[in-house]
Formats: sequence, structure tokens, C-alpha cells
Amino acid sequence: AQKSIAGVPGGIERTFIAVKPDGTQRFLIGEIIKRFETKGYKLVAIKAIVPSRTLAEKHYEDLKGRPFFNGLVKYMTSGAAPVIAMVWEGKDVIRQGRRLIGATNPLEAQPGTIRGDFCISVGRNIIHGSDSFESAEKEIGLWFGKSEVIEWEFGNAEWVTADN
Ligand code: IDP
Ligand code: MG
Repeated sequence: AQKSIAGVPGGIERTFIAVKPDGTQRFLIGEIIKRFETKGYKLVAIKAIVPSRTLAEKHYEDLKGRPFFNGLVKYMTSGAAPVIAMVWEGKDVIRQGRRLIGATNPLEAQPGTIRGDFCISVGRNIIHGSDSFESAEKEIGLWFGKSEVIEWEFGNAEWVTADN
């Protein structure tokens, strides 16, 4: 039997990706979905949600104590626009997702990445992506119930995933 990664059998990974409220306000949902979809990844869960303070604080618990923490939680929870929470699945999707997103500070994010192309401020950097297997598992469990994550197969899977 193959090992299970981020809760998925067969060695396939899942990651938690979220369009933040500024990405929603700026009409970037479609662009962000397009980049993951056309790269070759599979969307297995999606919802629009205004997170509670508790959810946002748990999501960012590693950053508690940082000077920007309260502002970050306020920005995520304001309700001025929803967060678009997603789970994407596929080969190396955790690391590849971080590459597609680009560096945390848009000044460091390369052109061609999502942050490199669409934002200029670290406090409004439009998208979140899990940074490790452990955080992917934690974040998917925080934002989604088990029944909200759908298992399905690409009809053309071999055209995307074959190694030979
Ligand atoms: P990441 O989103 O690239 O994983 P983290 O260091 O985990 O970056 O920080 C989480 C989020 O906190 C960032 O995406 C950004 O929204 C916010 N943030 C990080 N550093 C700063 C800062 O210096 N000022 C304001 N917000 C920040
Ligand atoms: Mg992070």
C-alpha cells in the first residue's frame, strides 16, 4: 500500500488555498482558480465563507504575538467580502501551490506568480496557501468537514500525471 499524504490515500497530496477578502473584492477569484486548474490540479472542495474570529485565530495561531496579528484577523473576518476557501489535490500540490502563489511580501514575489502579478502590499496579498504537509492537514480540517471534500477522478488523468 502506498503512503497517505495530507489524508489522501495513494501518495496524492492536498493543500488548503484561500482567496482572501481583498482577492474577492478585486475580482481575482477566477484568475486564481484558473492558475491552479490549468497547472493540472484538481479542485476537491470550495466555499465562500466569512470566518469567525475563532477560526481565523486558529488558522494563524503560529503568528499570535506578531505586531500585525490583530489586523490580520480583522482583515480576514470583517465580512466586507468572503474568503473563498478551497482544497486542491495533485502531485506536489503543497510546494507547487506555494510556487504559484509567490513570496509573502509582494516586493519579493516574482512576476508570473499570483502575488507577483496582482498585489503590492504584504498586508493585502490576496491569497493563502498551506506551507507544509502538517499545515495542509490542519487547515483542511479547520475549514472543511469531511463530507465537503469530494473524491473524483480526471477523465484525462494520464495526460496530466504520467511520468513516462
Ligand atoms: P504566507 O501567507 O506567505 O504563508 P505568513 O508568514 O504565514 O505568510 O503570514 C501570513 C499572512 O500574514 C501573510 O500572508 C500576510 O497576509 C500577513 N503578514 C505577514 N507578514 C506581515 C507583515 O509584516 N505585515 C502585515 N501583514 C503580514
Ligand atoms: Mg503561512
